[in-house]
Amino acid sequence: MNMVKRALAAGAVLMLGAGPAMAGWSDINLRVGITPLSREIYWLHMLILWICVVIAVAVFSVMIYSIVTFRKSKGAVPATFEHSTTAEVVWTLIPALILVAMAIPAARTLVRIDDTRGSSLTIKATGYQWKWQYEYVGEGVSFFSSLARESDAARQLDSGVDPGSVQNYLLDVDHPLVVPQGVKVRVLITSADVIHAWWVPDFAIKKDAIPGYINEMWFLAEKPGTYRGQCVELCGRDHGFMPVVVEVKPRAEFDAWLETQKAAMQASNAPAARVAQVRPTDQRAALRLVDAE
Ligand SMILES: [Cu+2]
Repeated sequence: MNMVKRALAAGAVLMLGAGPAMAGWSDINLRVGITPLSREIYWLHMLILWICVVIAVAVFSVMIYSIVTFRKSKGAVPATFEHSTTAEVVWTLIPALILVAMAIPAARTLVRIDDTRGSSLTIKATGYQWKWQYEYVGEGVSFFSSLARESDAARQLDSGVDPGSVQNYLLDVDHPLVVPQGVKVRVLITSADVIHAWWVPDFAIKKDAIPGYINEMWFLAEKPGTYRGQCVELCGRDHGFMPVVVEVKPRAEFDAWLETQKAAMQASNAPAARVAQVRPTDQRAALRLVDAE
């Protein structure tokens, strides 16, 4: 018994000692996030966790009590019965009822996750090896979002740069996705090469980007700020170097940003129009080549 007491005391000392070095409890747990879905998923997670805790405490209490109290050295005599229909019905029914009770809120949340109706903005996110492309559907705005230059320089072999000195190392991009605050945004996710996955922990949503398929998800960011995530599908050599960064801006600020982007897109498309005008000449040149053959 002394050994057990000593082991327990040592464990307690270790746990207390580790306390200050450990991250806060909120860092260990699933994060609450900043969308209605992320909050709902968090509460569902906590509900299931506490149900599991109650079950664990009940089962282990009975088990440990039985092992200690009815041990052979205390002269316990085993019972001789072999079968109890009542016990079997009870230990089948109770877990089944608990599972059904847990399935009801879980199913409700799952349905809500997939309900993309009523969104005000649609963004198409396409995964590439190894970057993301964002297209504001119907707005004529699209751009690529690649790993930020500082992270990219630090990640090179023998770069001489300490990754620890780079802010948001491997979690920063050149052009973040910008979305309005308080607006239901629908995201269409696909890929141009291999399977990627789009994930921002604060939005709670993670979806695969599969070539040839379009997956759907939605979020409604309630707090302005910058939220970071990563590609979460092993997608090749540079899988770790295609982060997701989302900037949530207040509505008016977002609208102004979108207008600027539209103007910039139109300006950059102008030279493309001039190139298009050259094309008939190219065609004639090509025809001449064909004739010459
Ligand atoms: Cu990827």
